Amino acid sequence: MTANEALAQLEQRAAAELHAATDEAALRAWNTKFFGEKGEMNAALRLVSTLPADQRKAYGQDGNRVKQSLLTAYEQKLAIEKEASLLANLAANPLDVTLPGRTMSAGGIHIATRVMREIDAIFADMGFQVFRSREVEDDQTNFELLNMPPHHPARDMWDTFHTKTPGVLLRTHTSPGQIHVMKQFAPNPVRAVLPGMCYRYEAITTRSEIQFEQVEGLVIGPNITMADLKGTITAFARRLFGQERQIRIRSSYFPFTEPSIEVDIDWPKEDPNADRLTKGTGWLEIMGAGMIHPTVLRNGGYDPDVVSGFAFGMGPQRITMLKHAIDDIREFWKNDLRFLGQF
Ligand code: FA5
Repeated sequence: MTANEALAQLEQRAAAELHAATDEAALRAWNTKFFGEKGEMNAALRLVSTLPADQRKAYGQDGNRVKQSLLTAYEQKLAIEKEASLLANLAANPLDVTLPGRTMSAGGIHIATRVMREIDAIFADMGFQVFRSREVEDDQTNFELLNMPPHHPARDMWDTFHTKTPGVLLRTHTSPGQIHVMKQFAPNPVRAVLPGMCYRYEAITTRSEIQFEQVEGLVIGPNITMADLKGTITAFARRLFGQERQIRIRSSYFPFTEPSIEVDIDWPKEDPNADRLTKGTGWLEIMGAGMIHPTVLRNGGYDPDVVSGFAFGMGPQRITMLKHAIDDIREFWKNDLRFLGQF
């Protein structure tokens, strides 16, 4: 048999086997068998170098034609086979392209931080500066300069975490911040709020934590009166809780203010939680406040005969609980995403 006859036979056999291959795996096996490194077709093409010179050209041309026509047929059949197997796969495993995708959950601002920023922004709009002051305080600033000398009975209002260093404690309220601000600004007028963490050695309940935030505020200047305090607090409460809110002032006692008051806001009767939150009174306490005691003004470097001032202190966690009907203060620091994700 001549080389040309052998090539013709190889072409026939390869075409027949290609015809018989009915899936992708069989097609690829066919390709390896004839066109792989040791493939029969490649071997047949290599024969050209062993032929007499006058036959080489014709054999080479024929060989290339056979190669091209077989490879074209192979590519076409492979493409058809791939398409068919994709369709079969889709039919067997239906894909619902209308299903919603998986949402990526993005982080968010903690509700305590959000409310704190909201409160700061309201006071900033009213011309207050926002200050931070230290959480580890000395006894003098947390108590004495706020008109509570050692053994003053009012100290019992704030159960205190003391450190091992005598006279150093975790601040029980943000009021010592008043002293820092006064010392920085006296004798000039000042309007400032001081947000921050406080600590009390108390039993933890649904309404009380050992660590919680407060926002302190103080305004000092000539002729500051109780009317200014009332106006400021009313404007604040209306911004935070709605334009319809009324405030109510009750007399109270704090050693660093005189007179001292506690401030309530009226709670919407249509709120289903109103009775529980206000214990049936319709009023809800949001802060302690008062006119700054002359002794405290003096301790801060002001002359109480020249200036007067008011101060207030509120608990943003309690306020947030009201705003969002949260019934347990412990939720704030638990970091339970089911709680935090609701805001
Ligand atoms: C004070 O701490 C005073 N320094 C407030 C003040 C400032 C009065 C300036 C006058 C002038 P009181 O102990 O009531 O007051 O606390 C103020 C607010 O902090 C409370 O109304 C409450 O909202 C919040 N608070 C107090 N204790 C806790 C606690 N254990 N957990 C969560 N919030 C608390």
